[in-house]
Amino acid sequence: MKHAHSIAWPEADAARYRAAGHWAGQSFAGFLAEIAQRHGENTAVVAGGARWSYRQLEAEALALARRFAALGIVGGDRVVVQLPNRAEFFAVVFGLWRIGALPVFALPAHRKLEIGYFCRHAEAVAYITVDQHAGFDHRELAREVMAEVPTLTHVLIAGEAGSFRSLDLLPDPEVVLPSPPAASEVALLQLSGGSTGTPKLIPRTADDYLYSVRESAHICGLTPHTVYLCVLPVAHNFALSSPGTLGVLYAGGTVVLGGSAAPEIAFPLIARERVTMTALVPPLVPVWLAAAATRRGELATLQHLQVGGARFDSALAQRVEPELGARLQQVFGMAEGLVNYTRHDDPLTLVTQTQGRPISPDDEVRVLDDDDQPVPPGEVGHLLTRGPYTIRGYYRADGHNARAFTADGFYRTGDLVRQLPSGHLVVEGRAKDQINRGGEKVPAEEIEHLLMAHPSVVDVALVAMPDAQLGERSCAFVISRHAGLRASALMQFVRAQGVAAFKVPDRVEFVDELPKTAVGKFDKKLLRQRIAEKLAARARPTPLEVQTHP
Ligand code: AMP
Ligand code: DBH
Repeated sequence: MKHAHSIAWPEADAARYRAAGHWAGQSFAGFLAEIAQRHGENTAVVAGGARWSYRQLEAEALALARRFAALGIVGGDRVVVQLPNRAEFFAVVFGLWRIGALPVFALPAHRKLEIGYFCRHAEAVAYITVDQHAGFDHRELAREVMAEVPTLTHVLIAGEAGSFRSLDLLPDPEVVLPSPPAASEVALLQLSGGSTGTPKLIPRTADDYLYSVRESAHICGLTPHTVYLCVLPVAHNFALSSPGTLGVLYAGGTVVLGGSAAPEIAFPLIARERVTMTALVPPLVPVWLAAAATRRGELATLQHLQVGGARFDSALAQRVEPELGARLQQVFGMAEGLVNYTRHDDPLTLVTQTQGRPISPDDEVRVLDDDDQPVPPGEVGHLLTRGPYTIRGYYRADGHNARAFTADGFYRTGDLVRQLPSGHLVVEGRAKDQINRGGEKVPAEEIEHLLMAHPSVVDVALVAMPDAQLGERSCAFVISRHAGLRASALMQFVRAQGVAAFKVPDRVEFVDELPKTAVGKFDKKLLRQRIAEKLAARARPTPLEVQTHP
């Protein structure tokens, strides 16, 4: 009989992490009770018109917990949560945690394919979303998903509910809440950027997640005076836990939820709320640098700027402190676990040229060659990791787990890194089949499947192409059986299948054949090279142009 891959930590490791104090045995319900008790009347969350104290946050969450319980949602149930940056997000997730239900953290950009998949794969009983966001009606989406997923019994809407139930108007009968779940149980399902045909869900316990949150808060020096602006999607692992909004709540600070990272919106918010810290993905940095040239005054209170999620150019990194007046911190993390930070007292060269070092002394890092052998110190290799907050397996993904984890429990991150003697990691590239579009991850295989569904498409390979703004964009090399097929039609075909807009190919190159490697796979390295050369040639002026335009 084939043994299923166990996604639990082996008992010996769990015992070690408990003995070290990493796993503190606190549930998210316990966490909420503690912060409410400790920080009571301090401002916890500012969002739109809402300004909640820690006490009010607790009251809102417990009210929702009772309402969820009254609907029949029970411990262990999965609930897909897709909310933009609004205060309700925290009431919802702490409400779910209080009754032991597991939020599945969808992003606002996700559409029918992703939401439907999360609901089906997790056998979710409920989908909680917003009426409209960014010009998109999520109630429409809910109707389509509801019709297709048999386990889905509740759709709850923040805002105008239409034919669904409104989050605010749920009946609030007297219910006795069950006792909170054990901290060692899976408490949430985070999303992986993925590289395979189907998205992967990441099971995190309160023990492991809150360890990373507390340590992150310490490393980042958070205090009750921290005012953190969240402009990235609040459900994203970076914005939620590194140290993110949960770290700020742990420290007793204030979370300001912003609707946009555009300087015209974010800068006045920073000035008004006296924001001390925020987190960005790399493509936003040049936009902020440009805006700061004329409106730096609005950033007077900003002390720390975190940048992570994708490769951050060191020349840009050097400009952060002089031009924004905020200390830079690079963050290299993953929803699967391992998070690296440059430290506030690191020399400037480490801050601008590395992606930081791991949170925990018990994070184990290996840098290996293609045959799983260690590379010489300082050389580039595959990053593998194991530790007190890194998962040992994805949720319901036995086959994939056997490939993504070693027999002794190391996660194969798919990142190519080198490690300095100080322990700092430099991300040099990527071995996984993914495009990192300025922090938004596009799993190549998933999109290739969608393209293959087109009747004219014979074969396809999706690769990264360089992009000045996002670092990378996606390019689909397509063999078509019809000469008349247009790139825009193919892009529309992918979008129409109900996929997040950031996953739609940015460019299509029609070709007669696709190069293969010795083992018969598409040679994506060569394809990346080809499109990069083509784009570079186009950007370069031709000799004739040089002559005629002196
Ligand atoms: P995910 O597994 O979807 O949470 O995405 C995590 C991945 O994002 C990592 O494995 C890296 O490939 C990428 N990533 C995150 N932060 C950085 C960074 N600072 N520099 C380069 N790549 C990063
Ligand atoms: O990209 C990521 O997934 C990421 C980046 C920074 C992350 O999950 C994190 C920090 O925790």
